[in-house]
Amino acid sequence: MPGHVARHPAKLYCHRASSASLRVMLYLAVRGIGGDVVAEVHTGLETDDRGIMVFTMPEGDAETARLGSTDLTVFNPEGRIPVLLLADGRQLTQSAAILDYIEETLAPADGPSIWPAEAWARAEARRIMSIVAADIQPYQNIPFIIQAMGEWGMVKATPTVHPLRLHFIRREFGALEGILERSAGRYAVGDVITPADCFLVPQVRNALLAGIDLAAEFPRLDSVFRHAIAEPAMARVVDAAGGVVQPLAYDDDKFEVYATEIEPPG
Ligand SMILES: N[C@@H](CCC(=O)N[C@@H](CS)C(=O)NCC(=O)O)C(=O)O
Repeated sequence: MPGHVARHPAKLYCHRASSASLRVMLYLAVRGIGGDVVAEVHTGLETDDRGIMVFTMPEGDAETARLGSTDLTVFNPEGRIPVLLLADGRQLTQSAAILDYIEETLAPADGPSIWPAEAWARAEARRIMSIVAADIQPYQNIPFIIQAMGEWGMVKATPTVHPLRLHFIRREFGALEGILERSAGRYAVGDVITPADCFLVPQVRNALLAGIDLAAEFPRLDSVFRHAIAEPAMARVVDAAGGVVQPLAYDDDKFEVYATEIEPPG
């Protein structure tokens, strides 16, 4: 139904400060899927009293008007982005599921897929995507770290370089080095960009914000990252998101609230 899609593009609610959003934005750019098929709608961004980033429904958006609220949880009970809203009102969350759905139904049939043709290579790409989405991102997530420091007595440190964050990034990047040894060529899986690169790039940007010396510690990942961000479509998205290092993570002034010791439980 390409004609239908062109008249009523799906909308991707996303934000450049969200690494999960960026995965889908990179995929759309590399896959060459334009705003006539999937229109990117950038959410609002606020910070709460703890300095944690809170994504909001954008002012002036038709869906925001319909819901009568800028509270993202009214739109998506998960309170997270990205969210894909179809022209018929159905909405889909979770970056990997969104990417699959776009690929299977909305992507131009004549455009080249960025999934590898071979089953093992596709599985390798999915494995890398799962490591990023399930085994790294949640553990290094700044809101989680701020909340754990503020409410559950976790050791206090600057959120971006918190030891928990560094531990899980390093642990999983170490595993990825071994996986990439067999899977990678120029990119994460072979010599052509795949969705695995769309997932790796935002996670590496987060790691660079944490001060990790990628070239020294994870040279294969560094090589894959450098090649990926040199690809023109990816480069444009990364530039628009603030560059090679993820710039935005939390509000430092508000975070000071948590710089005091908390009462021990009981
Ligand atoms: N597993 C989800 C992760 C989505 C996610 O955690 N998004 C973050 C931004 S990167 C978010 O919206 N966080 C807001 C919150 O947790 O309240 C996916 O892959 O889409």
